Parts: sequence; C-alpha cells; structure tokens
Amino acid sequence: MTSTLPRTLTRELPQHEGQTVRLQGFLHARRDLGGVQFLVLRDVSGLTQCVGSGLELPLAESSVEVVGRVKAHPKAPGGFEVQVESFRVITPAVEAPPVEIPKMEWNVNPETMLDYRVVTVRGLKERAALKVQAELVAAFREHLNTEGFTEISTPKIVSAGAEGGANLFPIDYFGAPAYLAQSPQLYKQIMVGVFERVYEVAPVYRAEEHATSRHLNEYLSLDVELGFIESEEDVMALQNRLLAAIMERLKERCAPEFALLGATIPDVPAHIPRIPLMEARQLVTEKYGHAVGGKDLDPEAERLLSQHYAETEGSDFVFVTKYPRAARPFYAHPELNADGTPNAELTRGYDLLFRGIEITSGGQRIHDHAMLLESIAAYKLRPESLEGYTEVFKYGMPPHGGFAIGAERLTAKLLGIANVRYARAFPRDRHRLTP
Ligand code: AMO
Repeated sequence: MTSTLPRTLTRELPQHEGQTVRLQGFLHARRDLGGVQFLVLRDVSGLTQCVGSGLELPLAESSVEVVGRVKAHPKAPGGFEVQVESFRVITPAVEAPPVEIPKMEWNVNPETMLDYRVVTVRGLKERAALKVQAELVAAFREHLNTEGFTEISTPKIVSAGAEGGANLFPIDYFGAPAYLAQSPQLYKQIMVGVFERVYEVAPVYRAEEHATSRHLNEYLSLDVELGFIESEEDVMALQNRLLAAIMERLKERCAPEFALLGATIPDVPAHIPRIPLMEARQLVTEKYGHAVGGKDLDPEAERLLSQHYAETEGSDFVFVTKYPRAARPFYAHPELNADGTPNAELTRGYDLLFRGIEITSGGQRIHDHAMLLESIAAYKLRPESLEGYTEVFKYGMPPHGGFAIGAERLTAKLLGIANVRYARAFPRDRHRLTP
C-alpha cells in the first residue's frame, strides 16, 4: 500500500536503499532519452534523480509525488536514484517558469533574477544563502540564551530617529508624523534596565538613496545590549565569543551550502585584533598609499585594513576602536582620559570589519543622565523628541553597551556573494518595492 508510506526526504534516501519510498517535491528538471525519462525532484533537503518511462510529465516547478525503489547510483546527485513505480502531479505549474531554475547562474542578469524572485529564490544557491542566514540567526539566539540574554521586541513605528542622519522613512500615523525604525537602539538600551542583557532580531529601515552593493533599505539587524560592563572591551569580548559560536554551528550544519557556493567558514581568533580608528587610517595611508577621506574609513580603506590583518595575523576580522565623536551618534560614551575625565574627541564606539567590509557598529553608551542631556544639546538634537528615552536615565541605568550586526552583510561576506540584495529573500532597494 504505497499511499500509506510516510514521506521520505532526499537526505534520508541512504537509509532506504532497496526499499520503496514516497517522495514529494518540485519538478526541478526533466529529460527524455529514447523512452527513458529522467526527472529531478527537488525537496527541502536536495535533489533526487528519478527514472521512469511512459510518464506524463508536467511543466517544470510543478509539485509532484514519486513512489519508487531506491537504488545506489554513483552518478546521481547524492549517490542514489529512485526507480519510479508511480508518479502523481500534486499541483501543476500552469506556465513554464520565466527562468530555468537549474540553469540559473548566480548574479547573471541580476535584475531579472530579482524581478522573478518568487521563483528564482527557489534556486539551490539562492536558497542556500537564505538557509545559512537562518542558521546564523538561530546560532545568534542560541548562544545569547546560554549567556543569559532575553529576547525583546521593540516598536518599528517610532516618533524619532535613533541614529541621527536624514535616512528616515516618514509615515503618516493617524495624521501624526512618524517614522519606520532605523534601529532598535534606544529601546534596547531602555530594556537593559529590565533584563540587563537583551537581544533583538528584526528588520530596520534606512532611507538610503544611493544604490551600492552593501546597502538595503530594509535589512535584518541582529541587536545586542548588555548592562553592568566595565567598558566596550566587555562588549567586544562578547561579540568575539558569539561569532565563534555562530561559525561553529555553521560548520556543523551548513557544510553543503558552503560547498555549493564555494565558500569557506572563517576561523574566529580567540582574540580578534583591535586597532584604534586613527591608527587604522594612518596604517592604510602609509602601507597602501590610500588617502582616507571623511572621518571614518571609506570602503577602500576597510578593504585594505582587512587585507592587512588577513596577511599579517591570518584574521578575517578586525575591530576598529575609539571612534571620534564626529563619526558617532549622540549616545556613544566618551573615551575616558587617564584622570577619568571624558575625552572631548574620542568615544568608546567601535566597528567590526569582516573580509573587507563593516558588519557591525557597537560600543559603550552614555548612562549618566546629565551627560546624556549635554550630548543631545551638543548634537543640536531636540531634547523633547527624545524624552521617552532620556527619562529612563533618571532611574539608575548601569554602564552598558552593545552592538548590531547587519545579517545580510555578514551572510554575503561569508558566502562570497557580491551584493547584499542576494542575502535577503525579497530585498528592498531604491527602485524595488515588489515582489
Ligand atoms: P549602524 O547604523 O552602523 O549601527 O548599523 C549596524 C550594522 O548594520 C548594517 N547596516 C546595513 N546593512 C544593510 N543595508 C544598510 N543600509 C545598512 N546600514 C547598516 C551594517 C552595520 O555595521 N545602533 C547602531 C548599532 C549599535 O551601536 O548597537 C547601528 O544601527 O552591518
């Protein structure tokens, strides 16, 4: 009674050699060779080659069911083939897909790939990138849970920006002005007063007008904040442990995805190298002759600094520390002078570079109420617009800090994907609101 067989997944075939199994999935590819038909069924766990004859095959991407015997076959994907005993169309495709999924090549005609994303996202490489990101997020949660963190959920409709700058999306909130949240920054700090150690996994919104390979208008922010710290060193040490745990889990669970994309999982050094921003700018200029513009590192400087640490210390990661006040938001804690007074120029803010690109900003935050109000004034922000936030600093907020990882940037760099848009299922960019 084949219909009562439980569903078998492609990855389980080796356990069923010689037995009859029932597979369900999508018709990935089909070929007719003089009366013998080959069909490739794609399920969540991989591809199964099935062989039959006299079958009426539907259009590609139809969902189908195959009942058949499992036979070892060294040339088939996964080393097993299924000899079809019965074949059934579950839901037929009513049109041929606009792109042939098995022939799709990564980043070939990227706009078409994104226009037809509802189908192209089924591609093996496309879904591998999203699978790796899902595991990465799971590892993020898992590790932070073991360190006593609590997951929070903060508003995405807000009354003021958190990061400064003009990249806010305005919305109409029942006639009142509001914005899509740029970052959970202010709320995650407030929640340190509740749980001491918190994290959030949620999309954030940035109205960046420019189209680059590293900017999205909606991206997944992996946010962390922890209280009772001594300095930003505690925050960097946590991020170091977290990254090691994430890479461990990816090694355990995503080897096939990395192999498919020809990418390698980095080793995370026990102590990721650190360099103050000012020294980093100098190093890049002296060693590579690159004059760094602005107050931060420009993309070329990030690439060169990463190259330096890969070559000299074998590290794919480097923390750039002690950011100048001019390159940090109002909430960044000042660096302290030897006598304990606040330094007017430098902060305890840092960035983390990974394989040539910034994947994180973080640091210690101001927790002293008076110092925070002074900083808001110095940045010429309207204190009334931040009252809901500054209020909490009247009530014993401990020294705290945290960071945010851009999930798409980390995923893209891990997998050698050239544009962050391919590290998101349905990217939003300047010209793309659908699908
Ligand atoms: P920041 O604005 O630097 O810091 O953002 C943190 C990280 O988010 C990623 N990122 C982006 N990814 C894709 N598209 C974008 N437009 C984009 N903008 C930023 C980057 C970046 O390093 N509140 C602070 C974090 C903190 O201090 O905790 C913040 O949001 O990987």
